[in-house]
Amino acid sequence: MELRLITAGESHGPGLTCLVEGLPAGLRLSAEDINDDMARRQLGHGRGGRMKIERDAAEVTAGVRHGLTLGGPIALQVRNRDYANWEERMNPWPVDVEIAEVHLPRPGHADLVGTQKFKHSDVRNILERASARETAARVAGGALCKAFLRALGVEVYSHVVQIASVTAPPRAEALTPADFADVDSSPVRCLDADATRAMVKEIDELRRANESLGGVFEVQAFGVVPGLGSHVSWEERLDGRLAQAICSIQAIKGVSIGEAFTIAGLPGSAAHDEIFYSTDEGYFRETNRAGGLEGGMTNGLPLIVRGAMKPLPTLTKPLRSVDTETHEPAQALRERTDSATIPAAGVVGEAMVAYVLAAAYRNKFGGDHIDDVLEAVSAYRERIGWQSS
Ligand code: EPS
Repeated sequence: MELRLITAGESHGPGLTCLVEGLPAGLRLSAEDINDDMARRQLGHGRGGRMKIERDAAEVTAGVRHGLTLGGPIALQVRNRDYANWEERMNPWPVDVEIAEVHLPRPGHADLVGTQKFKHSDVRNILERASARETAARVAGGALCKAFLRALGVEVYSHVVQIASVTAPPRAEALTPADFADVDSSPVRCLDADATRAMVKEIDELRRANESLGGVFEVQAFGVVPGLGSHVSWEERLDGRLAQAICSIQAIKGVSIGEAFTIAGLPGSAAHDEIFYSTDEGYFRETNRAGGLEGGMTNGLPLIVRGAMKPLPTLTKPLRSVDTETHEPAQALRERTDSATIPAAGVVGEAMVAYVLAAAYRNKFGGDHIDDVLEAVSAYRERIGWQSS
């Protein structure tokens, strides 16, 4: 069965829901698996007032019994604590008071085109679902995918490599899982201490100037078997699936795999990862410029994917816009907002990469119980003689 992850919910509505369908039975889960990632998504210097209100945690209401998956759809519920302040404006049912509509679309947000497409006069009917609050539900579902991957020896991590004009210096050596052990103790989830300080300063300065900021995060997955995805048809190419999943995160405008934009400017002889073989290691490479993907398939090296985020479109110094009722020039909606969410976007990136990888494992290895999956993966690894590095 295809692995599916579906979310529902509005930013200031009663809550968010995530349904994950297609995980095998017998997979061990813990509440911490889910809630730790949800708490990590709330971290990061540059968040606004909303994160002081929410204490995200998911209640599992279906598909799990005594810590083990049953094989059916898993339902996760995340309460919006802020709903208490929005009960009249966001009530699912009619209310007795008059609710003022929002008519000031923000450039860069879904506001304007969403109202045109869905025939809404109130921009709130668009912005509530377009909000990145939805990523809380994705991270809850992604944590289940991560637990599945962990059972197969795969770990997914992320870090921030750029915030606005500050870029972390590239490491001389390839990163290993151990490098990520303390990443969450950096207030911007960056692995470099000097860059962390400069990023915090940049956020503070731009926030004081009523600006929002963008940046770049990187996700790395270790222990992924070679051969997920396929070269045989365009839909199955895993790089395409990853790009879609990363670009689907709110405010992400670009994706790169491995050293994509650097090798685009290099001669071919400097761009690829030469192939070696030893009886101990089997096939191996000395570089990973391809980011673990060749021909649309994983090649057994760490998977490396980056997402580029635009500066958030809700500005405390609003841009020029038009009132959608009067068509007169107006200032875009000013709302309480975050100024930087790249650290959180990295955690969402982990969830999306975990989903794509988990779906690819389900597709390739099938299995109704986790033991069936483990057996199939182990037989395949033996056939190709692959040991995780
Ligand atoms: C968001 C606007 C802010 C963010 C929100 C995403 O919410 P509010 O309008 O309530 O201040 O805090 O993100 C979250 C609530 C979250 O959990 O990440 C937006 O417009 O996308």
